Amino acid sequence: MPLEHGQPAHSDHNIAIWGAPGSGKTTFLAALNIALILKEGPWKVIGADGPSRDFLIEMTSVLSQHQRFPEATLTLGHYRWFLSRQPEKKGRGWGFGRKPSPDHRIGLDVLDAPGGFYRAKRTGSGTDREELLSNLERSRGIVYLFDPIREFKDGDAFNYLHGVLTDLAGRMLAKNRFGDDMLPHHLAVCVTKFDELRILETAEKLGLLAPDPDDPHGFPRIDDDFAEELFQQLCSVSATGNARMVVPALKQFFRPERIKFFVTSSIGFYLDPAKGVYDPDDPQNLVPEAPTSPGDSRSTGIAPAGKFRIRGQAHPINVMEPMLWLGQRMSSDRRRGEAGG
Ligand SMILES: Nc1nc2c(ncn2[C@@H]2O[C@H](COP(=O)(O)OP(=O)(O)O)[C@@H](O)[C@H]2O)c(=O)[nH]1
Ligand SMILES: [Mg+2]
Repeated sequence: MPLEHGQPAHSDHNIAIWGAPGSGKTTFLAALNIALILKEGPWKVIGADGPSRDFLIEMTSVLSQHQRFPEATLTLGHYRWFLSRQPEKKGRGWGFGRKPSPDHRIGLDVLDAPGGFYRAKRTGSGTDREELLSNLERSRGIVYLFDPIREFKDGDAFNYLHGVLTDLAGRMLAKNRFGDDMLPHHLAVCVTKFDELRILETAEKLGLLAPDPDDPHGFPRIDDDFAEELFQQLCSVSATGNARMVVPALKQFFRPERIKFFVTSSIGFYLDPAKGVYDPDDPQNLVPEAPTSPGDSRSTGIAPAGKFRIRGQAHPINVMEPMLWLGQRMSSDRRRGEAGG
């Protein structure tokens, strides 16, 4: 995966994104740039080719300026980005003759798929499904998005997961390259839409909600150590009950020490600009979309009327963190020479 004018990224350093339709994949990708900008940390995202840069520009403006969600994905989008880390300053940086470490760049080779592509059955979406599976097979980091809100209603996360997992394991393990018959990926399991009241309330009932001490606005968050507990709890109330099988199914194929849970929200909580701090009595950053003229969605590429839009500024929670965790884990694998390719 070459940059247009730069060094190639390591192909074992790619991250794939995976989840049922509506689980929030496109919004998560759209929020990544905003998360990195708001964090004011050393990481930035760079588009490696024209369409990937266009997506970044368009999605950042859809979320931040238009305060809308991205349109439902209709065609398979293929984006090549890099998370790039600024060299450290003073004494340890590039300016003192040191080369940038290979860990300064994480490749994100992302296929953003429309709804049906991850469907359990292998029929129908032929080459595109093939491309998705190849993408999962090539990558060594996976972000798996689980949407509890969709799960309350439809209860189909397990179906979407299981078909792809079975195919992926069949393709990779049949080649018998990995002695223990476990997949070599690091897996970030992300509960999405943490900002939704039902999830917030569940977390509160379990006593898992705490203000983030590093956050000047006092937004609540779930410590990563408790993210799995919340995930399990949310799975136990799904429409069909099948969601209980999601974590055990993942643990059958991914090594437990390579799985980490995160509780995320692409839009985060509402912040009244006049107050500047989180108000637990008014947390929702989501409002029903006012009807718009049909021309609007054509000209701006944003969702049609009848849906939700974002109420204030997006404050992504745990969007950057899973990516960086995966990047770091893949780097240490590579240093130890066990990319598993
Ligand atoms: N409350 C909330 N809703 C979200 C969030 N992200 C996405 N959504 C909702 O989920 C819908 C589907 O998201 P999308 O990113 O298109 O899902 P995809 O099909 O997996 O790409 C959006 O239109 C929003 O209504 C979030 O962070 N919080
Ligand atoms: Mg999408």
